[in-house]
Amino acid sequence: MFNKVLIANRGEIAVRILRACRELGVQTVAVYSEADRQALHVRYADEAYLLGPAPARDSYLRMDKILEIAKKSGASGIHPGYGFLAERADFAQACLDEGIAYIGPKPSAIAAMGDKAVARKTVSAAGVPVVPGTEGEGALRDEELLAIAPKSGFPLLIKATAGGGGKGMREVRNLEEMPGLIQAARREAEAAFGDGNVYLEKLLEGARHIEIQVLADQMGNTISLGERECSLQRRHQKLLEESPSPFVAGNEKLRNQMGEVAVRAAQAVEYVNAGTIEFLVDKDGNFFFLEMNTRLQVEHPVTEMVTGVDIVKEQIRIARGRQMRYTQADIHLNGWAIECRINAEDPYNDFLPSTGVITHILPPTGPGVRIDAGVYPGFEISPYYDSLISKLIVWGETRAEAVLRMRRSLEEYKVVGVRTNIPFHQNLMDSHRFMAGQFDTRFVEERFSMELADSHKEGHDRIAAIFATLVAHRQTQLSAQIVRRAERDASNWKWVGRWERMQR
Ligand code: MV4
Repeated sequence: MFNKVLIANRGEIAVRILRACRELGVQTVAVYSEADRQALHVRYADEAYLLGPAPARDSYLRMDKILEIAKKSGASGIHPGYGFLAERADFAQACLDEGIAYIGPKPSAIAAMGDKAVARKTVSAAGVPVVPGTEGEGALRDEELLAIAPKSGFPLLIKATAGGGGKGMREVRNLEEMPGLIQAARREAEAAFGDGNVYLEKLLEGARHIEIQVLADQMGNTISLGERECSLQRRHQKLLEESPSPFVAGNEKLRNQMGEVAVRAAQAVEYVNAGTIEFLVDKDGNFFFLEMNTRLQVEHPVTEMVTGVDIVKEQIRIARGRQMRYTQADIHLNGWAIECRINAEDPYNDFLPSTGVITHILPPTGPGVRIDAGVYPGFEISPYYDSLISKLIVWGETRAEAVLRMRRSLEEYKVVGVRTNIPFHQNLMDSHRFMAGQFDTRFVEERFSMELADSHKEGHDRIAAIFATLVAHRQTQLSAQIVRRAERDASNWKWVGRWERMQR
């Protein structure tokens, strides 16, 4: 049992976790880098401690400093959020060694799922379908990979054993191009993970990326919280997520099957706390385990909106040794939720990150709207961390209502000072394929372009110029006319009376 939690993260997710702690009556400790002195998570926490210079390796990745601050402040639990130290088995172990509760799974589960070969072998033995691949044969040399490839048939995918998130991944269509691609994949994996080992998988084309949220307590109760559709991404960066998936909605049998398989995959590594099983789903509804994310995910709010479960509070309760408040029978998906990731990046310039001070920000509100943000007016977006500035999440009774709410909210959302990808999301909301739910993981990169989406808005620059001229003209006129308003000598009701008499 702990009553003080250190949040080893920054930005919107640190704020999200702080809110859960506040509701549970748990004391909070924030940590921050020199670039984050003014950050929202620092203001929100009960206590805050400086970690070091802006670069992550000098601040948010400093295990030693974070543990030292935890001890100094008396925090007996650590929530890692996502990214940074969130999937480091050594960090989870270091917390436990210090007698600090790690709000996440056991180090052994993080390690097992972190190695793709071990993960596939473990879940496969538990009856979870995986894409056919060579991981069972251990580390293979180039000659061995080249010998196996023609036998299993092309197209194939070279994947890094230590991988995840698409790093060190290469598509192979024939034997001739394979040696060069193996080298490239090994080099990329070595640079990213310090491990150049790769294996082969059959390439599944035109599949959707659908993931299942799971929760497990220390007593061995494990449940699934429905699916999230995550196919809309660009270069392995998700841009929009929804729950349910348009592909799974209405197919209760598929949802139950995927849920049961996800629970089995989690149980195969004695999983505790919140985690996510990623699947590739082909157009016939066949699904295959891809990997497990052993952490809280960016897109967890869409699941919270449709299930009513506060995943972060449940994580903390579970880490405190409590039994889960829900059984599988308690979980029902109600309505539809969509999340747009609002990034400080320019959708008209190859999604180039945009930095600077947010001079104004006016987020949408109203029915069915949730904003998880880590910024406020005056905050400076630095180049040191990811470009996510807020998540706009909407809920509707139906997908159509959620889409209309998202459109309305994107229109309301005003950010001045940095460029954002809001125009991208607006174009996506207008796309017929998105509206129809017909998209796979290649949609954004291969079938969607801002230029095409904007083309029907031809002439907008001229209209804008005309409007700007009219506004400028009117302001000149007004400034000539404005006289100071008289002190109020009569109530509005009297004014109405006088006006009405004048009209007679
Ligand atoms: C695949 C695949 C097709 N076939 N594996 C991308 C990141 C990592 N999680 C695994 N990924 C993929 N694995 C086989 N055998 C296609 C992808 C993939 C992808 C998966 C999910 C979301 C977006 C993606 C974009 C490109 C490729």
